[in-house]
Amino acid sequence: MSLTLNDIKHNKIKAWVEECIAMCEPDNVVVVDGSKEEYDALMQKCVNAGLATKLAKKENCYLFRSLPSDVARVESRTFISSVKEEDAGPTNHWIDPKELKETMKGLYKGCMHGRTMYVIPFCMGPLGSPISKNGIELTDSEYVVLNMDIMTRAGKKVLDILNADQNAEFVPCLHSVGKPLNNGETDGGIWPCADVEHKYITQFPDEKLIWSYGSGYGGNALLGKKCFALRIATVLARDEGWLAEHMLILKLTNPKGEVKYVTGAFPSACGKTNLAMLIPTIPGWKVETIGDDIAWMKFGKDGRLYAINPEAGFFGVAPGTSAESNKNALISAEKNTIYTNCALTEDGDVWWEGIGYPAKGKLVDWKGNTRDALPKDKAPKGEEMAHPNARFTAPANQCPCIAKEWEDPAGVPISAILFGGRRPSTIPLVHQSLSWNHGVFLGSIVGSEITAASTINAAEVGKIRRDPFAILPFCGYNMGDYFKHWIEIGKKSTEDKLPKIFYVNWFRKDANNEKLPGGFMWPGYGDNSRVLAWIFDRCNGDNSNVVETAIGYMPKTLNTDGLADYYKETLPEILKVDVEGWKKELADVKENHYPKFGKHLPKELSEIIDMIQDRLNKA
Ligand code: SAT
Ligand code: MN
Repeated sequence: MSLTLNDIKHNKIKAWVEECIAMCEPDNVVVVDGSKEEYDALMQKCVNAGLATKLAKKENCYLFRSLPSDVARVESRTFISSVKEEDAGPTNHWIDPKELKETMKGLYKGCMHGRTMYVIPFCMGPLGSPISKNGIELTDSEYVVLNMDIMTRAGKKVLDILNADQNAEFVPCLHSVGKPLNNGETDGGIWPCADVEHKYITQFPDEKLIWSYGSGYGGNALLGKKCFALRIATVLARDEGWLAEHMLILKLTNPKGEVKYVTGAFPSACGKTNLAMLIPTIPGWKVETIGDDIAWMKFGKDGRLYAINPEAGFFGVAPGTSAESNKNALISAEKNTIYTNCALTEDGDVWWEGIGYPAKGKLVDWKGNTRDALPKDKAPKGEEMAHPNARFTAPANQCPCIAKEWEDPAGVPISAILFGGRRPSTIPLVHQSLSWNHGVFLGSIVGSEITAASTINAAEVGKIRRDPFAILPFCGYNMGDYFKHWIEIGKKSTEDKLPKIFYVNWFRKDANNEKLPGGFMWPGYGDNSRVLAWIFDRCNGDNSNVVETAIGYMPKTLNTDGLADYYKETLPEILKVDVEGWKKELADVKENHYPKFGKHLPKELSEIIDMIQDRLNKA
C-alpha cells in the first residue's frame, strides 16, 4: 500500500514538496499512507534505533525518552512572523518574515541528510466536514509520523481528497528535528533535536505557512495541533467569521435524557482534560467527551455555533493522571498509545508521579537512569521519575466516555462556553455573564494566581498571570484584534442562539479552615457536575434558581446531596459576590492588563468594566 511522490496528483502540493526536498536534501522520501502496517514498521524502526521501548504490560504501547533540552513547547523560540509587526501583537514573538526565512533556509539546507522525509497528508476534523481543514506535514521524525497518525486523520484517505481537486486548500507544514546525519552516522539511541538557540517554531500567518525546526517534542513538532489548529486557524477564523479556540468540548445529558454541548477554556494546570472526561457524582447525569483541547466553531444556518474537535487523539499530561483524577484518560491510554518521558517499571509498564500508587523495585527514570523507586508517589522538584510534562498520545476513540457523535461532520450545537482559572480568592464558583460582550470580557481576564510552584520570581507570587481565553501562546494575531473578533462574532447571531457564557472557579481556598483537604473550599473533579447541572438548567431557560448580582447571574444554591458537610458549609461563601475583591480585580485589569493592547483593545470591553464597576458601587 505504501505511497510515493508519484501518488501526489495535486500540483501545488507536489511543487511545494519538491521545493522542500531540494532544500532539505533527505536520503529518501515516503508518502505516509496511514495504514497499520506502516505504523508498525515505523515503530519497529524506532525500537531498533534504540529510541522506543515496547511496554510488556500494555498492548501495542511504546515509551520514548526525549532530551532534557526538548521536553515542552518553547515559547521563547515560537514566532508569529507576520509582514507587519503590529499584526503579531504585544503578546507574541515576532521576526520579520524575510529575515526569518533567510535564517531558517540556512538551517533547513541539507538538514535531512541521512534521514527520510515523510510526507503526511492530514485532516484536522472529521473527514468530509465543512468545518475541517487539510494540511501536509513534511517531517524527518518517525516519532512525529507516529504521533500524527494518532492525533489526526492522516494518510491516503486525505491525499485522495486533496488529489480529487486541484483547488483543494492545504496548510503546508515543514518540520525537521534539525540533526542531519553524516554518512553512516546514526542517532545512537539518542533523541534527535537541535540546540535551543537553533529551535524555531514559526507561523507565517499572511501565507498560512508553518516552519518548525530543531525540536521533536509535542506542539513544536506535531504541527497539526497548536501551530495549525490554533495559531494559523485563529487567523483563518478571523478572516472567515468563525472561532478556533483552545477549548474542550463536552456533551452533558440530564436525568431526563436531554442533551447540551459545552465548550471550555482553561489555562494549563486547571484540569481541562479531567473536566472533558468527568464522571458526575450526582445521579442521573452524564458527561461524555467530544474533545479535550481544541474546538473549531462555525455558525450553522440556524444561527447557532457548531463545534468540531479537529483532533483524533489526546496528547495528555501523564503526571497527576490517576484512577481518582481521571480514570477515563487512563483507560484511553491502556493500548495503542505512545508514552513520552514517563518512567519505566521493571515489569515493563509506565509510572509517573501522581499515578495514584507508589512504584515498586527499580525504575528507569525519564532521563534513562535506573533508580530505586521512591517510597511515596511524590519526588522533590527536579528529581521526578517522570518529567512533569511527560505525555501519553492516545486515540480518542479508545476513551470510554467518548460521545457517539464526536466525529459528526456537522459538529455539535454549543449551548454554553465556560472560562476558568485557578483563583484562590475573589472569583466565585460560578457566574453567568449578563450579555455576550460581558462574556467576552470574562474570557479576556482569564488567569491563574501565580504560586511559589509556578514561578522562580518570589515578587510575582500572589499576582494574577492573565491568559485571555487560555489562548495567549496560541493566538496567531494581535490579541486585541482577537477580542474584537469575539465581539464581532456576537453580532452575527442573537443572544437566544449564541452560547451562554459562564466563568467557573474550582480553586477557591480557605487556608484557615483545617477541615478542608488542601484548603480548597470546593471538592472539584466529579463534583463539578453540580455546577454543570446548574449551567445546563440555565441553558434550558430555567430561572428558578438564580440571582442577578452585580457581576452576573449566580445560583442561589446547588445540588449538595451527598456532599461532605464542610463543603456544604463553605458553599454560600463561594457563591457570594466579593465586592471589594472585584473592585480590585477590575482595577488590576484596567491598570495592568488592558493597557498592553493599546488601540487594539475594543471599546466594548472598557464599557463592560465601567458597567460592572457601576453595579459594584451600587451593591
Ligand atoms: O505540546 S503541546 O503544545 O501539544 C501541549 C501544550 O504544551 O499545551
Ligand atoms: Mn492545550
